[in-house]
Amino acid sequence: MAAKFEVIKESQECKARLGKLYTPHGIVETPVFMPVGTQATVKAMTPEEVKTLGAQIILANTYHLYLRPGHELIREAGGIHKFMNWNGPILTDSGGFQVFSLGDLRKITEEGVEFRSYIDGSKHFLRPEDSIEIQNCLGSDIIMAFDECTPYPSTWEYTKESMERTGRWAERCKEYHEDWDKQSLFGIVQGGMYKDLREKSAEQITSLNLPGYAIGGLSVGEPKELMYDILEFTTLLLPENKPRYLMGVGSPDYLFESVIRGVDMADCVLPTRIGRNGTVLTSRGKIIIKNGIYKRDFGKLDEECDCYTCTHYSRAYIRHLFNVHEILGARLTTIHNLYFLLKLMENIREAIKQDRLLEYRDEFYKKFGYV
Ligand code: PRF
Ligand code: ZN
Repeated sequence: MAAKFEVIKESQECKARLGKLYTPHGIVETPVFMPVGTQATVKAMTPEEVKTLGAQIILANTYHLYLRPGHELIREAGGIHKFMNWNGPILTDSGGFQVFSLGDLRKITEEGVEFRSYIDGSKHFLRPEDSIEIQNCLGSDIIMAFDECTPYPSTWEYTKESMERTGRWAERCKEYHEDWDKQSLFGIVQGGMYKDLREKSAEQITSLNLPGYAIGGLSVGEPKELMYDILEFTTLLLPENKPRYLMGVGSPDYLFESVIRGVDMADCVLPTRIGRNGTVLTSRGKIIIKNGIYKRDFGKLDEECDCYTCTHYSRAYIRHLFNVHEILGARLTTIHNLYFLLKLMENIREAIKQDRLLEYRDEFYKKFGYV
């Protein structure tokens, strides 16, 4: 099996660890944050820029690329790496989550999910085998099992039914997938907010002996403390020698608390999405750049940042770009926000190395304004 994972160091103060994930397109140092490139592009960025910002691996979405331009076309182009000109590691999400969050009309059966395209309303049916087939055509380094992200809140009964079906789908994904040297298939633990169901799910998914495991169904609207509690409970059920991937998390506090609980990988649209609407992450908290208080602010977005945006442009200029709807504004905030989170993860890795992660977290929270 391809994606070899190596734990380099375990923290002396918490469950955090440093690791290396080996993929056909390069080595990823963990814990890692993965920028999202849903449509085979990290919105508004060239791949060269994404790399320069410090990204080691990016994520793309099966659901979107299946609908447009189609996985056959991407296979014809020579695979997703060549198609989009990103030579580093790529992880694709299975489409399960996107079908459920974007699809209006969707019907779940044992066989798969029927849904309507968000583009033209056409009817489609996606089975676990189809998701793997599509991801095989895309040629990403890490592919995800087809799952249902159980909505929050859900009853124990529905969550059990959904989790058990996700488990059977994972078996079918494993059965269908062939080239394990080229692509590593990760399983996804579900079970909602119920510890007994998380335990059953983790037991069943890890029994498949896959090269990595994700924690799904979290950060779906539940209270923060509940998310931390279920996350901590679930990571303890996962093997130490395999990467643990928390799906869809990217705010600074969630990243800190996840890493502290033993998470190795995370992804989120947060830095790119909020950047495009003018929200900027800084060491002193989030700022909304369109705000009038920045009209004559000729300082950097973040006084402590040395990204391309912060070394060349002022808050006043970027505010102006947003006010006149110039696309450079969105590019500059995206550059900064991605750099901010990728740098944060680099600092987190350094802090683990020095066994001062908890101290670094406390210092960061205080400045950022979380506490
Ligand atoms: N499953 C999949 N993708 C996801 C999730 C999930 O549960 C989440 C939940 N936060 C984000 N992305 N396949
Ligand atoms: Zn910056």
